[in-house]
Amino acid sequence: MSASKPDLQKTLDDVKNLIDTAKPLLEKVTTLEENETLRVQFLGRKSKLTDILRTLKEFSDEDRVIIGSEANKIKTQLSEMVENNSVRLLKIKHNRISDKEKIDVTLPVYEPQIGHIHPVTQMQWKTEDIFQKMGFDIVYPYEIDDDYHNFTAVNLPEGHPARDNWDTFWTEDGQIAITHTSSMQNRILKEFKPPIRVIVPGRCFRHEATDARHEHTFTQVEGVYVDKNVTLNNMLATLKTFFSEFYEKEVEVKFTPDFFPFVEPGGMMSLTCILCDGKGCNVCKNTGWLEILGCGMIHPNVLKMGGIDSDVYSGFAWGFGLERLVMLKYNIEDIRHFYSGKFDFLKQF
Ligand code: FA5
Repeated sequence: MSASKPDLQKTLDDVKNLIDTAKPLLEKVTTLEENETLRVQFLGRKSKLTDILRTLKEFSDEDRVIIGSEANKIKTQLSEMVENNSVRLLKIKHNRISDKEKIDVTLPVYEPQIGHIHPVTQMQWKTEDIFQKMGFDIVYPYEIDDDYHNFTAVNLPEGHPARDNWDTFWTEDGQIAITHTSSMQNRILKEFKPPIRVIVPGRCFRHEATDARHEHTFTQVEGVYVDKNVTLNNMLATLKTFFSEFYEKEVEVKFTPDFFPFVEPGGMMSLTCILCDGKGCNVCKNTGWLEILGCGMIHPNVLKMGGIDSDVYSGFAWGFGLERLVMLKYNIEDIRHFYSGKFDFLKQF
């Protein structure tokens, strides 16, 4: 007797019947046990579906592709239903959703809140990029450092009255939450050999009352440049180039003498007011200039403590507050917005 010819249409009908039978049962499942019983019944080794797949070899190549693809579709659908049931029932078991709750998969999903980089970090990266292109290396400071590096090594020995200019947070064991990135000058002078070109971007801390221009935690960017025959003019040219790149417009800079114990001569550097292009506005108090950073020629004592021969080499250093630069760039009136956690403020950048 010859074996009966396998019937394509009948097998396809069997496959379809399977899903028609299984679907309503799986939709009504209320316990994990029930779900498992249905899984075994419709997807297990002894299920009708497995039987159908076993008969595939009896079909022609063409028919096998048709049945195989239909059977796999059904298998995927049933597996997904079983899986969804088990996730839902496990959640109920662990009291995460009520058993009355139905999941409406057609509801629109919430827009995910995508995070982004903080504006000060964005501008720190921009600053690093600009200086790197100018040949500077980058060194990051220790946020907690010792008295020697924060003060003594920058010509502020113990008892020096100017130490009071840097309101300091001390730890119980006499360490310092760095008050300025000048804390890295001594290490840079010792570890890099001239010509030295390094910037130090990092967080600083001051034990002082906050206001629109002062935060207890803020970012400074120190610059240290040492070589033979370095002059103040080299410093002004370096910073003019930086600020023109940073603000994406041509700016002028000028130096006004001021006192910092670690530089001689020391001073403040101003640049043409970014907001009014030097014409005069209320931010620059109608002067057309904005005092932006402390800087000067590195004091011979600081060079010596860093192991550099001050008869052969000279250098300049500066330190600016990054938040203040960002405030000018985006016309932000209060420094405290940056770390207040105000999402509406931060979302603008
Ligand atoms: C210093 O900290 C010096 N170390 C800078 C320096 C380095 C001078 C090298 C010379 C050579 P000063 O305390 O002025 O200086 O701070 C430098 C800059 O940090 C300020 O111009 C300001 O932009 C920023 N800054 C200082 N205190 C705060 C604060 N509380 N909040 C926000 N920014 C601040």
